[in-house]
Amino acid sequence: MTATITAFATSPDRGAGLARDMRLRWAFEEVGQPYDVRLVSFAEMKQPAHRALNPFGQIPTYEEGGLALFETGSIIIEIARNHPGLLPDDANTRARAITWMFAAVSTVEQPIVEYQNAKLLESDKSWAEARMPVVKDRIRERFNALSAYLGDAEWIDGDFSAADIMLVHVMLRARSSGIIEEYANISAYIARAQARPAYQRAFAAQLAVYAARPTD
Ligand code: GTB
Repeated sequence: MTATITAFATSPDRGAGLARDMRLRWAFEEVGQPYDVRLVSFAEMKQPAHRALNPFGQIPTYEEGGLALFETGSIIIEIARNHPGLLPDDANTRARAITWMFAAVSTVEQPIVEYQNAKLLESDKSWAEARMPVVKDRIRERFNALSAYLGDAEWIDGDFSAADIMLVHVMLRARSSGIIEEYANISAYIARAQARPAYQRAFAAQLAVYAARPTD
């Protein structure tokens, strides 16, 4: 049965691939599985029908057979459970990849979201400019550690896995800070991931939705 995910009818990132449905699209493309997309408006996301799928009224969600899930990390683990190619078979290696998926969203994403909030929601505040260097340094703290761990490796822990999907997508949201370019190995890692045919197909699919949005 083909899974259905939800995505923004009109993404605030204007098709830049930063909304989180991109992670699921990328995962489906990596395992060569088709997926259906149901587009939802901001208003629809807050209605009971959508909250039954995601209590927080957010995208993306996942439905397949009798199962409905939210949270991109959890959904990708489910996709990996059904299809080879996203998580290693070896139990220990798999546990490490899942650890990196959690690290992406709970350790690396936090300062990046803080940066985006500072930039998009607080830029009119009197203290905004003075605070920004501290916010950016918190991203650097995480990137310093990531860069040291990654070294010259191709992927974060052995072969390409769902951990790389989560980490790369999380880090891409820091692009406008200019910090990614301060780290040659992280820049190369992200470029390698973006060059994957599966990433390219997923990016094109979400961009096509934005390009076809109704305009008035
Ligand atoms: N932890 C959840 C997960 O991983 O699935 C987080 C889900 C989430 O935050 N969803 C966002 C949402 O629905 C969409 S991605 N927001 C609407 C709401 O909460 O009302 C958010 C997003 C939008 C735009 C950019 N951008 O422009 O950079 C980045 C991320």
